[in-house]
Parts: sequence; structure tokens; C-alpha cells
Amino acid sequence: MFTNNRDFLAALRLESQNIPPAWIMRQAGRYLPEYLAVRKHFPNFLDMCKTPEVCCELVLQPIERFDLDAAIIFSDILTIPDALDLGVIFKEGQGPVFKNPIRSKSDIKNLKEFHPEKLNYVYDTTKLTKQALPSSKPLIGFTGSPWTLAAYSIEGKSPLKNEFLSAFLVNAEAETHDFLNILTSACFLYLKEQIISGADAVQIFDSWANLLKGEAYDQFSLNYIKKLLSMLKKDPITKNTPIILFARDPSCDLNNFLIPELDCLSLFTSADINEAMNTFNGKMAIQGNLNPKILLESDAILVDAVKQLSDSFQNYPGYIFNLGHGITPDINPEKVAIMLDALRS
Ligand code: 1CP
Repeated sequence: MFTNNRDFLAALRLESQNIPPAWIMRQAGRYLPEYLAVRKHFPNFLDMCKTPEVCCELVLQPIERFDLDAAIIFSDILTIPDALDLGVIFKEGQGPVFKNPIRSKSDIKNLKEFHPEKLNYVYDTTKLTKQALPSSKPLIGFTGSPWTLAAYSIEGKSPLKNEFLSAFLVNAEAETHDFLNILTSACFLYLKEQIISGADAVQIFDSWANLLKGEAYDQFSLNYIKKLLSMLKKDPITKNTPIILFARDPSCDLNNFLIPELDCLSLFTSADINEAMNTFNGKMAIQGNLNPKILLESDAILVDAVKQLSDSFQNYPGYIFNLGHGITPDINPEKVAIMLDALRS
């Protein structure tokens, strides 16, 4: 099937495109001067996320600047732990810090129930943004994966250094699974409200997939992602909304992601493109994979990398151009324009 160019939702339906649709993970963010100009008015990042009019403006910034083919709700994955009263604050230069992290079995037993209406500000952002976007620009809703949300909640900050997490999984394995079940239900209710409010597709960010090796990835992460997928595909309201999964540098083979309920896999930079095409062809869309660091190279190197990637996917029905991980604050926005020109020329 052949449709017009750059149609994100058509690509998710595996319809071939002359020019692949493109969006960028973290497209509204600190690399954009217009974002920083708004951000400086909010000492606390989450306060900004709780102001729908401002979030709507932030979503539109990269769409207007680069004519990207999909928009993503401006929010954060840590809204769910915040709604569970874990007290998420973003400290300047330190990233997120939790006032009440999960550090004992009883912290999990005593968790408050998740009330999806605590995140009404996200659904208000979704509604406002949907109204403001032209109908040709689909809106992506998102959540962190249950595992990634648990990793932040137990570590109490970025799990990069992993000071508490691994020991907790061993000492409180059963309770960790209870927590992952709570988070799975929360992610489902959260995405459902985003879809009701106007999200055309949703993405699950398993940003800390890389912390789990071998069987542990299946046990603590993929199992819960699969539960979430089947909840979404069974519910009459959410069942037709396409679902994208991003997993950062997972240790398992790509065929573990060949899941019937999944519409698209967002490839990390380390994934092998040929292996991905062989595994998913005709079954799932593929997104991503360009290393964000290439945006720090010369224009010639950048243009060459984009051409190589789009040539590789030329005959793949259902390719969505994106980076292999989020764009970083050190990127010059001019480079993004050059990257997209190379893709579209
Ligand atoms: O200081 C600032 O201005 C805040 C920077 C920032 C921004 C712009 C944070 C803090 N979050 C966001 C917005 C955001 N986060 C969006 C919407 C914007 C867009 O994409 O256009 C989205 C989709 C996210 C998702 C998110 N938040 C992820 C998954 C994506 C990924 O990069 O893997 C993760 C891991 C987070 C946690 C988070 N939020 C913010 C930071 C600095 C972090 C990472 C902390 C860490 O190092 O672990």
C-alpha cells in the first residue's frame, strides 16, 4: 500500500511512504532557545508541567520550527510517581529527586491508591494541544514503563548509579512485583485518559531497560509491558490506538519484541538495522536508531548518516525517522534542520 508522504499514523499501519515521517524524542526541550525562554519562569520543572497552557505552547515550538510530522504531549514520565505521593522534585543540575522513595517492603504495602484524576493537568494539556495542532499533525501520548518508573521510585533519583535498586530487587522481590503490578494498572489508566483526551498514538518509554540482564529483563520489565499492552488492546476505548515501545539498549534479542499487541519498536542506537528489518518486516513498524551524537559532527557527516539510514529503510513498509534516544541539550537546533532537510530532499 502506498500513501502520501510523511504520514506518521499511516506508517504505524505499515503503509509505505516516499519520505518517512519524522519526529524526535525530547523534541521540546533544553536544546531550543524558545524552550529555555519559557522554562526560566518556572523554578520547579513540575510546576511547568502542571500548567497546561504553557505545556501546549512547548509542544508546538519544535513543530513550528521544524515542521515535524508528529507532536508529543509536553509532560514527564515521573508524573505517576508524583501522583503516588513519592514527592518528585527536579533539582537544578541534578535531575529528579524523590522526597519519599520506596526503600522498604512496607513502603510498597502502604502506597496510596493511584487516582488517575490526580493527573488531570496532563489530560488538560492533551486536550488543549489537540485543539491547537493542525489535523495533519498527530499527537503522541506517553508513559514510562512500569519497570522504569519503579527504578526511579526505588532509587529515589536517576537509577544510573544503581545504589539501592539491585539490592532491593533481591531483598524484596515479591513486593517489587506487587509494585510493578500497581504501576502497570496506573500506566493503563493514565494512557487511557490521554487517549480519551485526544492522543492519537502512545509511546511507552522503557528508558532503564539496560539495567536488567538476561532473564531479569523479561521478569521485571517485559512481562509488565506485555500486561499493559494487553490491557490497552482489550479495552474498547484504547484498543485501536497504536502503541510504540522504546527500550534503551535492552540485553535481549530483538525477536523478544515481536509482540502481537505492539505496533512499533523504537530502536536504540545500538540496534542492528538489518536484524530489525528481518525480524519485524510486515509485522511491525520501526522507529528511530540514529545516534543523537551525530548531530555534533560536521554537516557532511550528518547528511551522510541520514542518507545511509533512509536508504536502508527505503523498502521497509512502516519506517518512522527518529533518533535512537532523546536529543540532548548540547545540540544546535540548526543541525536538526540540516538533518531533516537531508531526510526530505
Ligand atoms: O530542566 C529542564 O528544563 C527539564 C528537562 C526535562 C524536559 C524538557 C525533563 C526532566 N523532562 C522533560 C520533558 C519530557 N520528558 C518529555 C516531553 C518533551 C518532549 O519529548 O518533547 C518527555 C517525553 C519526557 C520523557 C522522559 N522523562 C524520559 C523518557 C525519555 C528518555 O529520555 O529516555 C525520562 C527518562 C524522563 C526522566 C527525566 N525527566 C527530566 C530529566 C532530566 C530526566 C532524566 C533524569 C535521568 O538522568 O535519569
